[in-house]
Amino acid sequence: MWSGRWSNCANPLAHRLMEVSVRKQSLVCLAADLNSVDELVGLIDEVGPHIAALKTHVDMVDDFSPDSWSRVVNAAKENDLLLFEDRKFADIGKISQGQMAGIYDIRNWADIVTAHRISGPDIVDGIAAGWADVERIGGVLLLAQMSSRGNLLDLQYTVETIETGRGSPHVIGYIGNGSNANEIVELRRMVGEGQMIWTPGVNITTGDGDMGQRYGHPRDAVLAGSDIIIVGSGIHGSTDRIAAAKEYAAVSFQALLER
Ligand code: 5BU
Repeated sequence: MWSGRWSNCANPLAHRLMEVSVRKQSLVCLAADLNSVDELVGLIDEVGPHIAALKTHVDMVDDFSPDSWSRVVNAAKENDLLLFEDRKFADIGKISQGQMAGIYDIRNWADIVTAHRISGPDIVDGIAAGWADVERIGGVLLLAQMSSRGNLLDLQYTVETIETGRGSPHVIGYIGNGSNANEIVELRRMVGEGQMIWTPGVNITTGDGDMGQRYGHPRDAVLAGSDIIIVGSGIHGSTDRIAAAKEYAAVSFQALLER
C-alpha cells in the first residue's frame, strides 16, 4: 500500500506510522490544540480510533503538571498513537538538548518533535542527545516549508534543510506546506522516497485561515506526496468531531490508495 515509501524509509518510527495508518485507515495526525488536560483527553478518546498520530503544543496547556500530562500520554498509548510535540526547536544543539528536559520533559514522552534548521545542522544531534539522556530514541521532523503566509523558508532554505536531514538516522522527515500542492510536489521531488513528508495547513474548506494560516485540501496534499496530513481546527473545531475525524481519515486514506 505504501509501496516505495515502505521499502525506502529506514526509520523504524516511519514504519510504525505506516502500519498504524493502514490499521486505522487514516493518514491523519490530529493537531490537538486545546488548553486543558480534560479537554485533550476527551478529544483523544473521541477521535483516537480515526487518527494515526497525535500532535501537541504542551506549553499552551493551562493546567500542565507532570502528573496531569501523564493522562494525555496514557490516552495516546491506549489509542496506539505516536506522540508528536510540535516544539519547533531552534536554538544551538546544546541548548536544544537541555530544552528536551526541563519542566515539560519532552524527551520522556514525545516520539517525534519538530525543529527549525535556522541555527545550523547540529540541532539534530542536540535533540537526539536529549532522547539519549533518558535512553529513548525519537524522530525529528525538520521544517522544510511552512503553511503560514509570508514565511521566510525560501527554496534555498528548503534545499539546505533536506541536505541536513538526508541520511540522518534521527530525521524521520520534513514538514511541508499542506496548503500548496505544487510546493509539496517540489518537496517530494527533492526528498525522494526515503523520508516522510507531514503537512499542516490542511482543511476540507480550502483558502485562508486565521492569522495568516492557509489551507489546501487533504486529498490534494496526499496525491502531491504528503504522507501524513496534520489537521487541527478541521477536527477539534467541528461541531461533530467524530464525524469530522472519520471524514479526514477516509479522504486521506482514499488518496493514498489512488497514489
Ligand atoms: P489548524 O487548526 O489545522 O490550522 O492547525 C494547524 C496546526 O499545525 C497547529 O498546531 C500549528 O502549530 C501547526 N503548524 C502549522 O499550522 N503550520 C506550519 O507550518 C507548522 C505547524 Br511547522
